[in-house]
Amino acid sequence: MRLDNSPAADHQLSAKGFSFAIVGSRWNDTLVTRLIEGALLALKESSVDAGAVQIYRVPGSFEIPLCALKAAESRWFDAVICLGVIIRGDTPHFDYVAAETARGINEAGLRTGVPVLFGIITADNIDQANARAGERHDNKGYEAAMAAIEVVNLYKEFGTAPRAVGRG
Ligand code: DLZ
Repeated sequence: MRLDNSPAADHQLSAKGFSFAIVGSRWNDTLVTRLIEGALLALKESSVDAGAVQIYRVPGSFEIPLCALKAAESRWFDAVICLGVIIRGDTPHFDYVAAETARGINEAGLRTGVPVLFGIITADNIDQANARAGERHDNKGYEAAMAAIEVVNLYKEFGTAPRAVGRG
């Protein structure tokens, strides 16, 4: 059996008319900045409107879920893209930070009905993290933004997605 895991880019979906929040941590800033750039590239390639992307920075990945929840609750955005890098070697409590970040991001989406995307690199070392912060499809930010574009288009079909009202 062949599974189709082809990236959303292959489906040529559009980001036009949608607005997005990016929540990125400052821990491992160089890598996270590359993820943010990857996400912005994916959105731009998908014709996102000017001014439709808002970037929020938080101290570390552990702080991402609450910021994502607040962004989702604001109803300003059709999707929230979470970007962070957690490296096992950097933190003796890697498993707690990684697990709580994943759990919280998932909860933010389920509580609000707003898609909240998981663009968090969890790596054993800096080399692994670097490899996932590369170009386009090798960039976790690019991949998460493409997933965001895919799901906002998908959920529009149901007519149940809370539509963004725009920032006051
Ligand atoms: C404290 C810490 C450590 C040791 N390692 C990382 C990491 O690899 N990636 C990351 O995003 N954040 C790390 N942090 C910071 C925590 O996420 C959080 O910001 C602090 O524990 C304060 O709540």
